[in-house]
Amino acid sequence: QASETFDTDVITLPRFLINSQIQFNQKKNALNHNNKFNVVTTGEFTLLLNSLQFAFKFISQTIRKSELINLLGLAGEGISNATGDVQKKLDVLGDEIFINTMKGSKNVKLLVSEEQEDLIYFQNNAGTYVVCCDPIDGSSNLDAGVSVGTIVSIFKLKPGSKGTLDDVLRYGHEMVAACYAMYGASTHLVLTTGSGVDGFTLDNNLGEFILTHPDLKVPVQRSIYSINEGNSYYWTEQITSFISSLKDPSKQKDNKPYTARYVGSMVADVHRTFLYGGLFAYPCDKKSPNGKLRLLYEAFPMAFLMEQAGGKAVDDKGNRILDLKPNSIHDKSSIWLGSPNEIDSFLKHIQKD
Ligand code: AHM
Ligand code: MG
Repeated sequence: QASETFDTDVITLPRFLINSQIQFNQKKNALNHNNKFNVVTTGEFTLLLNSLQFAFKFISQTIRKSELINLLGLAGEGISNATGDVQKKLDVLGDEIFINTMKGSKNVKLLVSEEQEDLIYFQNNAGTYVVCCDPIDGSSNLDAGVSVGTIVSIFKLKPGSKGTLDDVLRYGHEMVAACYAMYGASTHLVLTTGSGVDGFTLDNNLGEFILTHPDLKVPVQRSIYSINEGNSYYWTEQITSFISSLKDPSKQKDNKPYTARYVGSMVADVHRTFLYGGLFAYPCDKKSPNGKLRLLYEAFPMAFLMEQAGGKAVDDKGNRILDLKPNSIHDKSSIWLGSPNEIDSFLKHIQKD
């Protein structure tokens, strides 16, 4: 039978979302003992996710086309294309794609983008969602064709709010969803809405994200560390001694040192950590006293996903990332995330377990 080798019953992202919505409504109604009313979600979130996946596909295609455009000499500062438009750098294009998609989705009231200094308020959108994003994370890797990604956190406006800065400067644990897209050998989408993590892979021919990694769990232990060791001169003694301990065979149960892996794109380093396990860190150092990665659209969404996959995410002091709160939209934090075993070793080292 052909269908034994050819899957004709694939779960696309829209199908997955519709199923999740039905399950959510059933659960809510089961809890509604009095049965006085039927709880039904409005589908607003499903529509928002639909817009997000469009942005991911659009950015993915733009990145994949960009190398060829570069080869033809059409890209670069001051160089015009056939119609006379100046080719824009991918960072700018990614940002524009993201902003326009969110604006068009109508469900988004507030948007924070890494590329925009100020909070964006969509006057004409009646929606109740707050989206924070890094449209193209790891862009220093773009010219070498190395994996980059888009990272997104999603909050709801506070009850009764029409959309202010207060709706954005929130604790990480107030997020309602988080996801990232990774533009690598394939385009992946990894999503949480607070009940586990699911991974999808873009089928370019169908133009759909297909569920390939249902209920993704991070391995409990793996001897891999991922950190920019070029910064070690600026680290504190505590961090230097912890990373040294990972390299000391006599300190490991199997007498083998940890393996170092560092792409330099957070999305790629964290994606590997989800699948293989280990730890990823970007600590504070003398050069970056507040760390490098931004809370709202880098640390928060990755921490939410990591916890939902069974892992942990803390800062240099051992505080849970999701219990932090930014004071301004581009605030940074140190971060250590990954397999529970590896993060527990770090917490033990700094005596926070
Ligand atoms: P970006 O948002 O400007 O691309 O910077 C964030 C990136 C992360 O993807 C990555 O983890 C980190 O910066 C790498 O920094 P470094 O080059 O200092 O190791
Ligand atoms: Mg970034």
